[in-house]
Amino acid sequence: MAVLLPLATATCGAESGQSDTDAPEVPSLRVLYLNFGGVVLSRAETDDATTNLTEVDALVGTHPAHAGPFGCEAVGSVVAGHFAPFELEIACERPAAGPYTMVIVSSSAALPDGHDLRWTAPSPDCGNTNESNVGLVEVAPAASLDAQAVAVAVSHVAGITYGLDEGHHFPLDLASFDASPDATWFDMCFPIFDDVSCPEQNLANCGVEDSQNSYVELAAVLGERGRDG
Ligand SMILES: [Ca+2]
Repeated sequence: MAVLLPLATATCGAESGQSDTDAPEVPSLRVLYLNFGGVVLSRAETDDATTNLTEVDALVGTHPAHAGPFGCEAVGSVVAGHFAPFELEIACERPAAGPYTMVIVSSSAALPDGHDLRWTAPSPDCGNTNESNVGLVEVAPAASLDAQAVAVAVSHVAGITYGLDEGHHFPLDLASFDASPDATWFDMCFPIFDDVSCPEQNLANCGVEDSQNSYVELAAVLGERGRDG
C-alpha cells in the first residue's frame, strides 16, 4: 500500500467506472518518490527512476537503506511543505507506475571525514524535460541531523531535477541547514552563485542569465496549486 502524504487538501477524486486494464495514464499530479529503503542504480544515457537507472557516474552502485532515527514520513512531511505551492505529491513508497522523480535517502559510511550529509544530483534539468530523474542524499550513520535538515537537502536535489540551477538561492540552502519549518521557495530573482546551467529560463524570468526565480520556474514545470481555494 502506497503511503502518500497529504498536502493542502485531499486530491484523490473518484475513479470513473472504467475497467482496470486500461493503459497507464500520466498522473495529474507529479510525484516525488523518497526512497528510504535502499536501491541499486545502474548507468544509462538518461535517468529513469522507474527502472533505477542513473546518468551520473557517481550514483552508480548500491545505496543502503536509511537507518536514522526518523523515516520517510518525517522527512516527507517537511518536503511536502517546501513544495506546498505546487502540484507535487510526495510518496514514501514507490508508485505503481511512472513517471516519477526519485530522491534516495541513504545511510552512507563513505562520506568524507566530518561530513554529516552529501547530496548528488544530475545536471539541472532545464525545463524538466525528463520526468523521471534520480538524485541522492547520503547521511552519515553517526550524524545528529534531524529530519528537517535532511528534508532541506532532499528539496534542494529535487529542485535541480525540476530545472533549478545548482547554485540557486533556495532559502533552505544555507550551509547550516538552519531552515524555518515553513520555508518555501522565494518568488524573487536571486543571483546564482555557481555555474549557470539554464541561462534561457533565467533570462526569460529575470532578464539576465545569471539570476533565477525558483518559484516561477517550479510553477512552470509542476503547476501551481490554486490560491484562495
Ligand atoms: Ca526532471
